Amino acid sequence: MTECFTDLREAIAEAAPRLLAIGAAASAVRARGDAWSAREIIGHLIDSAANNHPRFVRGQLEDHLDFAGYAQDEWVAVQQHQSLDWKELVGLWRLYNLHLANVMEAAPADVRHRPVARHSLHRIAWRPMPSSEPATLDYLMRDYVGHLRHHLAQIFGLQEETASAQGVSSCRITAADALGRLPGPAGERFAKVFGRGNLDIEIYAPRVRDLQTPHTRDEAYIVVSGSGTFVHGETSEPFGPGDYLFVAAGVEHRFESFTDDLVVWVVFYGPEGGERQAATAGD
Ligand code: NI
Repeated sequence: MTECFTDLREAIAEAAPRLLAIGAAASAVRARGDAWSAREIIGHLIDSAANNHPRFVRGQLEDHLDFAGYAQDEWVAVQQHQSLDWKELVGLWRLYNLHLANVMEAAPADVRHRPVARHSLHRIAWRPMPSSEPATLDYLMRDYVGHLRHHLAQIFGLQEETASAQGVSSCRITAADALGRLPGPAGERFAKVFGRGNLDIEIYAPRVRDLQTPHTRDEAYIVVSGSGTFVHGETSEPFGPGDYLFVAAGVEHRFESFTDDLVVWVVFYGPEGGERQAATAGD
């Protein structure tokens, strides 16, 4: 299993340049209602670092992991991250977490893995554990990195959402980036990565079986990798990397006997019922 400090350093290295690329203006956008902006999420992660730093040290010096929590929403509310400099916030987040990775690595393995009966991880952990079970400092450290990755994914998902909502003038999304969003929260093998007007772009990587049912809009596929049989209407034919496939709204279709590296871009566009429907409906 990857050590928690290695995992943390990897998360920092991946995220720091992507965070800076968001830019100052977009980092302050609140996607909806009272949701946090990227700036506020990074502020929250700095709070998390500051609160966990003493836990990681005291957890080695004391014979318990019974720590107080902190009111995370109130902490964000009082600090006015919206008015702070994005680059400096990201810089502080990065350096503080690199320091915490060093703190984690400096903790001897036997201390990190020592079972501790008295703890408050049922209240303060991101993924709580029962108070009746012994906890370890290593669990708390891993939980910290899991929480950090959760909020980073939230920021990058938010950027994609706001990019589509506000209308970007141009962008590039790699298949690898899109695949990074799979599986979805409920195990989904597809994810929407771009939307503008009535155009929706998804990445789809079915495994074992393709369980899709006919769609209410016209749909095009571009095969990134993998091959198999494309069944559409009465037709069944082979497909492979680079192929373009199209099915009108309402037409039965699915991928069969496909290789386990199948990845396709999915393009939904046009009106409900498809273009043909719209053309014949008239007005
Ligand atoms: Ni949080």
